[in-house]
Amino acid sequence: MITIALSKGRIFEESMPILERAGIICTEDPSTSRKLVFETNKKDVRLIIVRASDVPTYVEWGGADIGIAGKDVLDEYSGTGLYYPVDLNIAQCKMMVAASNDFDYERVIKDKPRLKVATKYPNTARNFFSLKGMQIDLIKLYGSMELAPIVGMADVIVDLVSSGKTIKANNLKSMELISNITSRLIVNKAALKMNIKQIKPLLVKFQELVSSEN
Ligand code: PRT
Ligand code: MG
Repeated sequence: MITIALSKGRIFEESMPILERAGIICTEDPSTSRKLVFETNKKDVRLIIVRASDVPTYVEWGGADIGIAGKDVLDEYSGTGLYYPVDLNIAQCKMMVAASNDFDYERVIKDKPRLKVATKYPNTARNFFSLKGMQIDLIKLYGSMELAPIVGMADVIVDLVSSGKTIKANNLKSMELISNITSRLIVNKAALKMNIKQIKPLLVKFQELVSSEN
């Protein structure tokens, strides 16, 4: 049995067409179900639905053999038991520094004052500003980062932006690109070794599908 870990929402929606082209069809729609385990048309492949940020943990600890997770999530994850063999090029967005429209970010980059940074992505934020030689106070949040500059709690936020509508609606603007984000296939190193006959053909298939898109 191969177990594939996915999150609900955009990753599930954008993964389904790829899984289907790889011959794996989920017979139920997780968005309208409370179930967490889903059978597929293949007797030996099942899907599990977990929180986006829990996908690498499930794969590393053997709860799943394969997973699909955003580069944003993987950059925050510190485990060492995973391979990242295929960039699926789905759920695209950008990791950005954003601040209030009138915030003088250019001066900050020049003068390097100590900066208050609110984010759900502490590793990403710390690495980014430390490479610039800047000291930051990191304010860890679990959501709605956009609020932090509005209420004066932070100078800037580090967050994902796709359409840009959310930051615009909150009078913020993107100040600097940190990285382009897509979702990757991840594989448990031990599972790949133990079960190479079942897993390898799937990885090859995913890679072929992605290559033929580009
Ligand atoms: O929602 P939950 O707390 O359960 O977890 P999650 O937010 O990590 O999961 P989910 O499903 O929202 O996102 C899963 C993955 O999708 C992320 O890990 C990213 O790799 C990817 N992705 C792509 C995005 C976005 N685009 C995105 N726009 N994840 C989140 N957003 C959020 C962003 O944080 C901001 O709040 O959408 C808002 C901005 O959207 P725009 O279109 O207004 O710019
Ligand atoms: Mg979300």
